Amino acid sequence: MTNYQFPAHFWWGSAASGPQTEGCVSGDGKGENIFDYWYSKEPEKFFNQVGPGKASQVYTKYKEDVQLMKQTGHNSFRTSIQWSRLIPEGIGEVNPKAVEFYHSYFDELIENGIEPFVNLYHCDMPMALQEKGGWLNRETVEAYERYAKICFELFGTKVKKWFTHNEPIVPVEAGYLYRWHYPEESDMKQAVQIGYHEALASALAVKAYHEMELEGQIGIILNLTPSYPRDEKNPEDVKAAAIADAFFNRSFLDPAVKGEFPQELVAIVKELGIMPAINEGDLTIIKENTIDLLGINYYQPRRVKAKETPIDQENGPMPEDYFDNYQMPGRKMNPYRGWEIYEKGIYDILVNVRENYGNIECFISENGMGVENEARFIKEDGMIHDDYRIEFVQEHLKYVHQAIQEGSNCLGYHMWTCMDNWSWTNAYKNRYGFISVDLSNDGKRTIKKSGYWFKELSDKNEMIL
Ligand code: BGP
Repeated sequence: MTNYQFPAHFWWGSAASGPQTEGCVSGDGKGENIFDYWYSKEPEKFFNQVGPGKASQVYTKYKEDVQLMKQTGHNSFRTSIQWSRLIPEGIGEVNPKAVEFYHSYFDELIENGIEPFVNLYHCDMPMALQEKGGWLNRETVEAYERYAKICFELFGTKVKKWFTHNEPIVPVEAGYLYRWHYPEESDMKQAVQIGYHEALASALAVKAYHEMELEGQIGIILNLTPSYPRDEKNPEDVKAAAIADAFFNRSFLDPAVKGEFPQELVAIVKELGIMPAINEGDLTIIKENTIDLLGINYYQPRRVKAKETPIDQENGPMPEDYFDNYQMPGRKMNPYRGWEIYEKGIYDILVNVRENYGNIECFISENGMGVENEARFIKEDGMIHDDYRIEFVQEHLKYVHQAIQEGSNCLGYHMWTCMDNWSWTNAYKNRYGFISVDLSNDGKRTIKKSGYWFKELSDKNEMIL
């Protein structure tokens, strides 16, 4: 038996987002975001045609939910403010009902001993801004800076952990490269501009937050997918993996932590003639306003080999012009989500952050396993016996523990997610939560076996395996 003891005050909890959980009720004053709009136009693009309208009804059920968080061992919980709820048009009037809701939600968490971690942007561009180009338009950066300041002014004395974005690469790749999300574009020039504006917006929010001298920290949440070459001894594979790493990880990690973009990426973008529009002074803002705290979302590794297939000319330049994705024989898969499970990846990320990013304070801000049709695991006790999820977390935590033993500044572990929630085009297909949500029974919540297990883990702050 090994005793995996975690540091005192370790953050145990989970993560969610406003657009995936809150839902809308009539008269709440929320404006439309790109997902609300997209669903209204093309519901068939969403699993079982379930849209974000109701989600998990957290807007009305949050008090009950906070009690469930307590029962599942949370000492911290991350959600996001919905920009389109707080400022329905993205710019202009603040919605007083949203102010009231978020105050009450955060108070409820704090009164129950759960620290709210609050993110400002989780893929949910207000539609009024998207109509003018969204992140393509420099005015969105200004609107975001104002929105961030309003959030800090309203909630900055009670919320002490802020995040500028969750996975800013997702709007880039999903919206502007691979057509997974609205507006379903595939244009690398636009993708580069989007990413640049997000990075700049993040630095501006960090600047504003620090200038307000509030007592707290601000960071960013990145989905880091370590890039492994097919063959570590093959220089072409190693080079391909390094380029993939620059595109998908360092594109945001470097500016957020080091204040500069990776040279390898800048060289490619210059060579392609698709440099973003950069205003005078922007790069100084990015250089001088780096984050205090890094959130790391980890689900899967990226495996890469040297380019072997012909370059696809159809869409103009794409990241895959520089490498091929590689399927490692014998890899372990989560078949529902189609993602490889590779536990050691979480350790490799933490080592990289320790060695190459000044061992900045960080935490695992998302990790988890989405499984379809979990009702089949309900036993006589009426509970979902998600032993696979417990095992998944245990195996990742072993590596988190090892990284901490070796000096990583990892301060916590948040699971995706607290209760089953609406996952973009996958809607409610794959369930990730510690707590199930029964959509056929007004969103009835039931704690899963993993939720009780997590409570014990968090109470003891150790895992004996
Ligand atoms: C992360 C996102 C979450 C959540 C999760 C699960 O990348 O930050 O919003 O959705 O992935 O992924 P999915 O919902 O695609 O299964």
